[in-house]
Amino acid sequence: MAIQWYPGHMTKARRVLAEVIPSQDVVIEVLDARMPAASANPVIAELRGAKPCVKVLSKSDLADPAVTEAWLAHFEADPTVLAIATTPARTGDARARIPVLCEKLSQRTRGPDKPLRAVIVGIPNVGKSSLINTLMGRKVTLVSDKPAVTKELQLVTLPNGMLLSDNPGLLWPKIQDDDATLRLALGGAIPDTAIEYQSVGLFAAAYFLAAYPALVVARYKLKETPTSPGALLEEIGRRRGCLRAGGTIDLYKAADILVHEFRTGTLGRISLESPPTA
Ligand SMILES: Nc1nc2c(ncn2[C@@H]2O[C@H](COP(=O)(O)OP(=O)(O)OP(=O)(O)O)[C@@H](O)[C@H]2O)c(=O)[nH]1
Ligand SMILES: [Mg+2]
Repeated sequence: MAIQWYPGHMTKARRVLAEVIPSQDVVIEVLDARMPAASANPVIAELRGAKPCVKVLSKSDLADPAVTEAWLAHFEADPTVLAIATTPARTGDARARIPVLCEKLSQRTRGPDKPLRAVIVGIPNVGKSSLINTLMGRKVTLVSDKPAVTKELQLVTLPNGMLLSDNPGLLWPKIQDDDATLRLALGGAIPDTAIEYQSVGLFAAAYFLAAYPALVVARYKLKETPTSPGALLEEIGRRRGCLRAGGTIDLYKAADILVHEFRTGTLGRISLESPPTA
């Protein structure tokens, strides 16, 4: 599953991060609560080295709550992991907990008169800029549902004096694991134009049928659970009028509906991976 997407600004962003991280007190790594493993970028792990790190599981409002609990238990040995959502009703938690955690972690490395410095890193579209807006209490960074919107480092000062920098999303040049690539694409970290889109739709259909059959049956008002991923896409296409000339079903459009309804949470709260069992 080759992806042809490592835009120039990411090469630059990686270089800039390598320069910036040594002067930071804390790194805030944003992971996608629906896939905390697939969204963990090995390049970021390498760049942050031994810097104190707060791991934020974003979009927890879209993830399956039971699976998020399992992830938090998995990370239990590490008290610097928290699940948040930056949707309007859910911003309080991040605002209350993240600055306190950063403060706690950084005390060892900085003098009391210096402002705390933190850098926000993560894959494209994971919610880095949204988190900054949440922490600021107003919109200071550009947010979009497309990946690679932030193209340059942007510095903001939080109300408590903490210096925070937003950064472009980073992927890594060779993603080895095909399933991880498909999860990243399904979650919206890779643009729809950079990967064979129908395979993302088929992957989504297969996974939802296996892990959340009741949600798809309810959402698309199906009489029974389709017997294959292709059959699910055909049902969606038939019900939503995705027809080509001649009456054949447009599976590309059906895939688009399924993927979009997953991303927006319309399908329900879904996680794409569970923590490894011991
Ligand atoms: N439901 C939900 N949506 C979120 C959350 N956080 C971010 N989003 C949405 O996810 C999309 C991407 O958010 P951004 O903040 O632009 O992501 P980013 O990591 O800065 O993206 P790049 O700058 O492109 O790397 C936007 O549509 C946000 O509204 C969350 O906690 N819950
Ligand atoms: Mg951004």
